[in-house]
Amino acid sequence: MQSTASYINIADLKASGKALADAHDLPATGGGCGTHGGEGKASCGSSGGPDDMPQEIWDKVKNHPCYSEEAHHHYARMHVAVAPACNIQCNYCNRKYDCSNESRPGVVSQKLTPEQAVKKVLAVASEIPQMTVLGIAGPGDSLASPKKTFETFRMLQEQAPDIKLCLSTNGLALPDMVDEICKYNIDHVTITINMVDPEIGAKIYPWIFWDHKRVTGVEAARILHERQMLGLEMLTARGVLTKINSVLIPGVNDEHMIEVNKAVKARGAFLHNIMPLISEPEHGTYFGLNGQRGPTAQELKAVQDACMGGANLMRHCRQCRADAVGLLGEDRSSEFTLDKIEEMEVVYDFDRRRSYQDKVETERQAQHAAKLEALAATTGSSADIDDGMKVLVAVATKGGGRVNEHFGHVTEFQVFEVSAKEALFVGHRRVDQYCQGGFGDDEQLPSVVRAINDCHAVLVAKIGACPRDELKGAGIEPVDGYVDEFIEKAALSWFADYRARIAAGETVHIERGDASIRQGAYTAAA
Ligand code: CLF
Ligand code: SF4
Repeated sequence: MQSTASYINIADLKASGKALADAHDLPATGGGCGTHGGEGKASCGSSGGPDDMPQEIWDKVKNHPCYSEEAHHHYARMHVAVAPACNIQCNYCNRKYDCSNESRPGVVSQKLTPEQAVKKVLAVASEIPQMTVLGIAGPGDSLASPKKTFETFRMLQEQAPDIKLCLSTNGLALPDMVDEICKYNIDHVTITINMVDPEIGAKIYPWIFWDHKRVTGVEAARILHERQMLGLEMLTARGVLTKINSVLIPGVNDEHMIEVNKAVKARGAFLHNIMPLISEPEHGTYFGLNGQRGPTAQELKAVQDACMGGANLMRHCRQCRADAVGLLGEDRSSEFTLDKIEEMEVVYDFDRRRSYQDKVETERQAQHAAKLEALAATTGSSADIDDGMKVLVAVATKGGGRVNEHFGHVTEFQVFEVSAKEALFVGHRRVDQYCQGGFGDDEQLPSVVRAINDCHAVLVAKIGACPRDELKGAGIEPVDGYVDEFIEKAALSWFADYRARIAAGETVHIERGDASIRQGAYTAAA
């Protein structure tokens, strides 16, 4: 049975966020995070741009969809499932399924040999020229099968030198592999670090396989912790960009996450990605079978907010599968199964890929500039009545940074936190599509409402009468007056209007409740 106990005290976490900022000697209002950049945009975490970091770092992140929030709207990644083995056991993992560090449990991968993997990468690269990153993220641990992992990277470095290489690991074997990682120019490494206190670690890891034997309990967690910290320090010293993934497990490591954030920042981590635990009994994991629940949307956000001011945060992770292909938030892996690849005529045309990516980059820059211009032209700022009020708004978008999707077509809302000063992207919420080709599936509506229940408004291009009423009934304002506008501008304009209505006594501001995070795998496109 699912536990419904609430473990996380959101107010306490907000307070400790200040403590964290103090500990880093940074302003409590943001410092490294949550502040304005030179152009009035959020300058933190994966939202950073060229003005926020040295050129050599920007060159590494600008077209990596996980390391740059903006890039993920334009560039794709793919994973090849060449690493089946694992050297530890996590209580949120069932080895029958993909690695939970970088994928969702419940979706079985087609395991590949290095040769098959390279063939697949070349096929995807020729079909999807904006695919810029190849990651190895399981289905086990990429460094527990080092031969297969590095053989794949070696061949790719030779045959597709323009593709960035990325790997994800639990960190146990990492210190021994740093030379190999650097040898193949693997510029991006993700380490899953869920604790820096072995007592907490013992609740997450029942055992590790270390020095030819199985080690259990606190001793196992201590060894894992030491290896993770050492590996992170070694990568930082060699100039490899590191991202830390942490699985947020309510009641186990939620309040501890601030310590994790501090520890990884001190060791040079570039990004910290705090992800919700995925846990259902049908996954067959220890946590799933024992009623350990994942966090709610507000619990996750509270922990992320409390960590602002520490290591930069990533908030656009989609917890993808170990064989995912495409933009984050979509999965085209079913188009590239081994039998389909056999039938494809694969031409790896470096020049074509480069000219396509040049076009993507030009479009991205134009879009970025247009957005800044639109924001600068936003008049009637309500900054003069800034009393610190912040609300969440959900946005229906199909890309281009604009409000341009019908409510019924949404499978994922973007969520922005809006204040008088700024509209900040804080995450996404997956939902089941309401519109089923000509008619609305009204049974889906309550689950859509639950997914955005902490939002005050939802900005859409169009919405039908039935969902409009359902949202209004739940206290969420459906807004279709900003069609095709840039999201941030639309959100700020709506907020100014909302404030004006409150001031005129037409609207009463009521705090919203919590929202649920939808569990389950992205299914591949048909
Ligand atoms: Fe893959 Fe991970 Fe590299 Fe990205 S995913 S190995 S860093 S290329 Fe990205 Fe997927 Fe989140 Fe991972 S959205 S699960 S953070
Ligand atoms: Fe599963 Fe990955 Fe943990 Fe290994 S490291 S037990 S494959 S989640």
